[in-house]
Amino acid sequence: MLLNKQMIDKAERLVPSLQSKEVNVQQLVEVIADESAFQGWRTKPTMTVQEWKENSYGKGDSFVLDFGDHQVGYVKIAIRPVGSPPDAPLKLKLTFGEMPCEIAEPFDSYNGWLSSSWLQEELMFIDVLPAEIKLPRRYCFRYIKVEVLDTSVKYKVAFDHVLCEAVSSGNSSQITSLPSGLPLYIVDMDRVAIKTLQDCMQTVFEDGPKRDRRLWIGDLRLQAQANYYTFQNYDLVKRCMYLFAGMRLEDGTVGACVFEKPHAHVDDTKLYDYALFFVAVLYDYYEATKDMDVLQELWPIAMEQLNIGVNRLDERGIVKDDNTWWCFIDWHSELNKQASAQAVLIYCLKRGEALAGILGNEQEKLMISNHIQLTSKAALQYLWDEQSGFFRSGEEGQISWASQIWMALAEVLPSKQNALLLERLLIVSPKIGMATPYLYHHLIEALFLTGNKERAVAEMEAYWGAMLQDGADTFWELYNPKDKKESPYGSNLINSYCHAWSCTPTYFIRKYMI
Ligand code: RAM
Repeated sequence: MLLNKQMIDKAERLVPSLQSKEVNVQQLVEVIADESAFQGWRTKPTMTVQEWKENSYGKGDSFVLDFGDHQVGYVKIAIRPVGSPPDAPLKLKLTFGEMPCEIAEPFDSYNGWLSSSWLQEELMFIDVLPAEIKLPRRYCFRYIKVEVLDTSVKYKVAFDHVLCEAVSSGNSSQITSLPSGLPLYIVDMDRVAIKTLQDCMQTVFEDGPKRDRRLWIGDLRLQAQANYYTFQNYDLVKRCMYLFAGMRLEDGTVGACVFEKPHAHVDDTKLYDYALFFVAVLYDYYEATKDMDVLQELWPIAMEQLNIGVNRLDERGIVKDDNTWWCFIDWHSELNKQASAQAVLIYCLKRGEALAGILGNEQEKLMISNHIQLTSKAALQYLWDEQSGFFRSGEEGQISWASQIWMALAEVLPSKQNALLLERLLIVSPKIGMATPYLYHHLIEALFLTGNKERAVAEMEAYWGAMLQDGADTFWELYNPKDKKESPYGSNLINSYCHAWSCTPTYFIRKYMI
């Protein structure tokens, strides 16, 4: 790891203090099977909070608390004994769910390839009652299932309260209200997108407060863009950039993600596109803040990422498709990423060129311009297929949505043809499609970029609007309207239902629609 202590120290000085808010249970529900509901589950109210407080629970009883909205925070439970003095410990099991599926489907049934330890549950033994217990971990949920596994024949328990101290570094008072007259679904989408961003804003921009609870640069880029139009927490973006800059991998690459605890350290995951996005994050930050000091300090690292990116070009000027270095782009198992990687490189070179210009680094600017010319020309010569009107990727010349979207964002074709490329994409609809809101985001950004505002809004409505109709309190990591249980990890239980890269409707609404 290449450490720059000064930068890490700077990042650590920017740890934000979290805003907290106490949230109470809203109602008690049960989760019932319903084919017509999202993932086959819906909730049904069973009793009021008052009724629940008056009830007592013994061995084998259970209930589901509904907090009314998505929460990220610390839970406190106040329990008192009912009946004879408690002559045995109380044994409780808690299961936390962002979504009804986590409450209804037993975690034992999980057989995905990500660790099952992400599924949030607790087994608790309480020796002394009454008690107010503060649970040790930070949880992410709307629902909590409480199972009383055992009391004793002589006593039961009742609950005075279950509270959540919800935390975030996104301060709601910074959010300006939308102008009146917007369609209701847009107002709703904006609200849910902001809530998604807010719940992911902790001491870094986390990708998802349930999973992976860490800072990924691909997610950061989109969060930061949404943040500039909403919470405007510039210091949090700055902290995240300094974390990446201060802890590069051995070859100088910016790592794909970093952990904060027990001390800041970078993960050993290296992603071609994510490393390049360091340049794009810096560019967007500068555009939003005009913070010259940060630009000056971080520029050498941005330039280094461009050089590393360019080093992967083959003799034709095309990014090598050699699988030695993963490129993310989207969770799609059949996607060939060569054309998208080429486009991400061009996209970031263009932002680097602008930054070099702002800094007055003429030599670097010229170098970057030459690379832009070389890689764009190569893309047109070797990846563009005149006959189909699409960019092809990899040895087999795969035509995918991702390749066209990223090439459009990289503006490789002249502007009119760029718009036509997207129109063609929407009509032909190649088989290799989009898996995540992350790639949908880029489709919509590309549509706005090429002037097709109407279609951009329609696509946003069709996708995020459908999530809303399916009951999203916060927007999801994965959403396939045709297969609502889809997961790249082998189980919908482990999907994150409040995910950074899904928060961008608010960015689109506030940047392009008002
Ligand atoms: C997953 C997470 C994260 C993303 C990486 C590449 O683990 O969803 O958000 O950036 O993949």
